[in-house]
Amino acid sequence: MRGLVIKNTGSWYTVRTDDGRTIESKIKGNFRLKGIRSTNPVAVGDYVHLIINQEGTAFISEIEDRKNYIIRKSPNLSKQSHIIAANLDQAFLVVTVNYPETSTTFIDRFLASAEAYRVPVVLVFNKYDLLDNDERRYQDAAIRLYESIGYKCITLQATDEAPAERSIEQLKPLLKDKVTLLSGNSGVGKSTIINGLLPDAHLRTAEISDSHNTGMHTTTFSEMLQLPYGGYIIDTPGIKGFGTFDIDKEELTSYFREIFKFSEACRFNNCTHTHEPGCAVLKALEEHYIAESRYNSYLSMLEDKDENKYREAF
Ligand SMILES: Nc1nc2c(ncn2[C@@H]2O[C@H](COP(=O)(O)OP(=O)(O)OP(=O)(O)O)[C@@H](O)[C@H]2O)c(=O)[nH]1
Ligand SMILES: [Mg+2]
Ligand SMILES: [Zn+2]
Repeated sequence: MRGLVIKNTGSWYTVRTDDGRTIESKIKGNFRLKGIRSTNPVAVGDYVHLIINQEGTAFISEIEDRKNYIIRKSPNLSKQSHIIAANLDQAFLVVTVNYPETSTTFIDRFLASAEAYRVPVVLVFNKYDLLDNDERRYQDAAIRLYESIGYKCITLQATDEAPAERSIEQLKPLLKDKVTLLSGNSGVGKSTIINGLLPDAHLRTAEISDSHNTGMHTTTFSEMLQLPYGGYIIDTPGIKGFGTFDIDKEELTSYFREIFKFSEACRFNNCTHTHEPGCAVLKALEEHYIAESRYNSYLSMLEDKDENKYREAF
C-alpha cells in the first residue's frame, strides 16, 4: 500500500494511504537511506510503501525517490542532518522584523540552502501590526533588497482583522494545488497563519517570551495539512539556527543569486570573493550593488565550510 507521510512524532509516522486511510507506521529495523546520514530517514512529504499488520498499524518498507527536500544540520550531532520535509513545490519563510527579530543571516542561509535543493522560496514578513515606524521602514528596505534579488515578498498580519493588503487571503492563490513548507524561527506565527487558512486545524500557538523576545517552540513536530482548494501546507517546529549541509564551497556562490551574477566577471574562476585581485564581487560590494548583509551571510557560510560546525547563533 502506498501513502504520503503527513506527520512525524518521534518514531511514529502518520501515513495517508492512496485509498484514503490514515495509518500509524514505523520504520522497519535497520532501514537506511543511501547517502544521507539523517536523524529522520523518513520525512513529512515522503511517499512510502507500507506493510499493514493485523493491529492496524504498519511498517514502512520503502521510500520513493524524492523530488527535493529541505535539510539542515542537527543542532547537537553536527555530523548528522535532519530532513525538514520532502517533495516540496515551494517554501514560505516566515520572518518578523521584531517579536521575535529574524536575522538577515538566518534568512540568507535558508535562501541559499533552498537554492541548493531547488526549492523556490517566498518571504512572508509577518506581524506588521506590531512594528513601529522605524521598523516598518527597515522592513520596506529589506523587501526592496530581496525583491531586487528576485524573491517574492509578502507583508502579512496573521492575527485579527487585517486590511486586505496584508491579510492571509493573499496567500491562498499562491498555495493552491501546491505542497508548501512553512518555516522560520519560533514565534514568528507559522501555526497562526495555518489556523487562519484552516480554521479547523486548531494548531497550538503561544505568545513569545517577553524577557527574551523569542518564541516558545510551541510546535514540536512537522505536520502536513490538506487545503480545501487543493494542495498541502506543512507546519514545522521553529528553528533557531540553520546549519547547512553538504554544500560545496565551489558552488556556494551560485546560491547567492546576485553575488553569482557579479562573480562571472571575477579574474579567477575559483575566486572565493574574499581577497583575490580582480574580484568583481568585492568591487560590486564596494559600490553597493551587493548588500553588505548578503555578503556577510555568504562569508558566514564560507566559514562554516572551513570549520564544519553548526552555528547556533543564527
Ligand atoms: N500581533 C500579532 N501577533 C501575531 C501575528 N502572527 C502571530 N502572532 C502571535 O505570535 C505568537 C506566536 O505565534 P505562533 O503561531 O505560535 O508561532 P510559530 O511560528 O508557530 O512558533 P513555533 O511553533 O514555536 O515555531 C502567538 O501569540 C500569535 O498570536 C501577527 O501578525 N500579529
Ligand atoms: Mg507553531
Ligand atoms: Zn570574486
